[in-house]
Amino acid sequence: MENMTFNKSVLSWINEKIDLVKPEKVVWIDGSEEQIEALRAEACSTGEMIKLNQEILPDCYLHRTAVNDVARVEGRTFICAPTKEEAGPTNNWMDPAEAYEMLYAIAKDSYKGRTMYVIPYSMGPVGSKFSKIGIELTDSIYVVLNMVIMTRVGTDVLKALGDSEDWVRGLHCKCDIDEEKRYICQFPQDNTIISVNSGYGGNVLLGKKCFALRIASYQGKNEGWQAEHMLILGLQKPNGEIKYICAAFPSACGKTNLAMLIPPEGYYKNGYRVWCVGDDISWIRKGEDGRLYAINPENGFFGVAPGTNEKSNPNALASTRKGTIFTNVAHNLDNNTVWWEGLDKNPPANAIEWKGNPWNGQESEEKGAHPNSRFTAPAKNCPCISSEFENPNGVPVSAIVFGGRRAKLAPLVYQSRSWNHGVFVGSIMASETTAAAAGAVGVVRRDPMAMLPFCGYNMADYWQHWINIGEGLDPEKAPKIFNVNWFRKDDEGNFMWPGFGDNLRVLDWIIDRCEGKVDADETAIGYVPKAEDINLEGIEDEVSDAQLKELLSVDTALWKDEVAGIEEFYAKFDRLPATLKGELETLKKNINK
Ligand code: OXD
Ligand code: MN
Repeated sequence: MENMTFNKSVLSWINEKIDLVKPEKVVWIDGSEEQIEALRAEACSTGEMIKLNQEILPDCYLHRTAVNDVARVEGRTFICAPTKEEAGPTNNWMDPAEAYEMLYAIAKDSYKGRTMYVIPYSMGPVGSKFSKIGIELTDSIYVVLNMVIMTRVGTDVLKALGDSEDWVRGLHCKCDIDEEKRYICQFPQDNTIISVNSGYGGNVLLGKKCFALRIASYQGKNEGWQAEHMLILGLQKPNGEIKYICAAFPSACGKTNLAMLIPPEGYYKNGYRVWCVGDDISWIRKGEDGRLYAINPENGFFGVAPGTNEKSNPNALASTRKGTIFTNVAHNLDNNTVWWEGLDKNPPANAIEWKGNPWNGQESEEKGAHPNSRFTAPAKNCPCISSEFENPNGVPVSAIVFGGRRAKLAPLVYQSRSWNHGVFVGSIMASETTAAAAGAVGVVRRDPMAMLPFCGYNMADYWQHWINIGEGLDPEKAPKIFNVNWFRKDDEGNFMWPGFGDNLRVLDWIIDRCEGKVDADETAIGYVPKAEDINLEGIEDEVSDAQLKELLSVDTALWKDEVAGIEEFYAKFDRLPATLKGELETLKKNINK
């Protein structure tokens, strides 16, 4: 096949990699429907994918990964910066020269008898000043077909790149899916990613976490912008005005649900709407008017399937009804469709579970879908996709929201006193771990800005970058920064807040605060709503006034323990910005008042 570009940096890098992995042939992905369709057919003929019922789920497919390869592997993810200090205390680090040597030894000859697919892709609308280009080499059709959904792929991208050397190199080798030799390595200084021995999305769709967060966060630091693990939503008020919110939550905290929220009935009737710009990643930079603007660099949703249903997230479910690839869900043999826990109360009796064994969902104690099973769905399928989704200039950001699962500590919502206090609030984020990452589930861990596994350089320098960004903003124009906690529990262990669509009640308060329309109570940790300003109309049965007061309360004794936890966490960072140290001192003082 002919090369699709004359770009020398691209061709020489690919030739080097061809010499290394020795593919039988090389196929450039041009993004054409014919080529994609032929690849789908090929993947079905080898069993790599299963074509689903085309009447019920047109252009939808099912894929199963190896059973030892079902989630991101943070323990095997490395930032290969020149010094350990540059990667910082929260990242695994490997010396770049050693890493290349080790990875090349694993990758050597690994494409023998196989095809190398060359995927030129753009993160962000092709040609936007926000956007960045990558090229991923892979020996997996599944990766190609997922990248085609998740990013903008094809000839246009190479045209936009021209002769530039500013593109991210990505090499993926499936090898033998050997866990012991699985490595996901980022080389931020070289704009390079190498991923070996995995076929699971988060490890191998290199545009997503590896590029759009790890590499891009480093690029952003050097170029004066931000790559964040944040959804972007537009909240439309009854007067038709739309205000944009970026929000960061640790994995599987309901981020996709929030991004596609359906307003409670009363709100909907009054004209409230939520428009989804993105469900996972934001690239943010200052616009000519001095405000921050955000784009979603992705083109699809790589969402967690279990728990997604007509009630929890009808928009996500609708997004998966065509052109979607399902991974590690159950296969309903009766009608050749898919099923997962929490889809409905009717598990199929005649099915194949995610590992590939026969499964009777009516009787079996085992799960049909893996807890981290996924859908890869085109963003354009989403009924509430924002009309600004493709806007090359992004959307203006009014508010930044941080969140996490805290059973007792954090109130339903509070606002930081300033940008720098907001950076502090983001830096102390914490949550219970979930199935999205391999390892123990349910353990509380610090996850600053939800970037713990995704920051491509020293986290302390990343915080300083946040502070620097704030310094470049007129405080009047800077987004206001908030923290939310949908997961507060009462003493019996029940969730106190209904969540889902009702989270709009909190978003509404947030936007009112941004517009200076509503007052608040100043507490030790920041501004908390006055109970009467959170509208409970329609949920009075679920949330009593007393319960709301409890949800908004700040328990100083618990915050004293929290301060100790923050101090312990901060002690890891030699390069902790003085500003954050100061914010911690202020919190301590406020709490001991
Ligand atoms: C994800 C994540 O988005 O783990 O998959 O954060
Ligand atoms: Mn994510």
